Amino acid sequence: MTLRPILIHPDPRLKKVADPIAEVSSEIRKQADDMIETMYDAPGIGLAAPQIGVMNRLLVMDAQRDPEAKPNPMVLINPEVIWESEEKNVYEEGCLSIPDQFAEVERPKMVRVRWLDVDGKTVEEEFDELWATCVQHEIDHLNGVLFIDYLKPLKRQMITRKMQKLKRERARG
Ligand code: K1U
Ligand code: ZN
Repeated sequence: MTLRPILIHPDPRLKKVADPIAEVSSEIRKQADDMIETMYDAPGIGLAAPQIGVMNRLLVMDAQRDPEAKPNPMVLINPEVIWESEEKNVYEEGCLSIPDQFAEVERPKMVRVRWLDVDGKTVEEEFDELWATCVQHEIDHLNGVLFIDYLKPLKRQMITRKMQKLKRERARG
């Protein structure tokens, strides 16, 4: 497995709509393995392919809160939200592409999602609480949407400027 570098906002690839995966090949399974390793290493509870510069519709997540629990990563290929609850939930979100910035975002509390697993089989599941927030955050990445897009323009601009500064500093080494 290979750790893949995570893109930092602003980057045009984080604003693009990713392409559906036509076939769940061994190359796609290798991409999923690399993304799982990269997510745990970050550490994060989710990661979407555009965050590593791969413009396809694959995400991984493990939003288990119990640090004692065995890792149980999920791989979702071509995920679609097929139902969302009217009830909302507010969660303080972070993003591996926007390090050290957090803000409250309101989203549906529960969602039902359909996707293909690594064997190419169709799966459907309902997610609640942090899992629901995480899967919606990751599907947003596949559609070129970041959690800061839900914030007021001034706050979004402030975070973007901080990230531009961070990228300049990292480039200087
Ligand atoms: O997509 C990403 O950038 C990953 C992101 C997912 C996410 C976090 C919070 C709410 C919604 C979606 C992260 O994983 S940020 C890091 C993080 O939340 C975390 C890291 C270590 C332990 C626990 C949480
Ligand atoms: Zn993110």
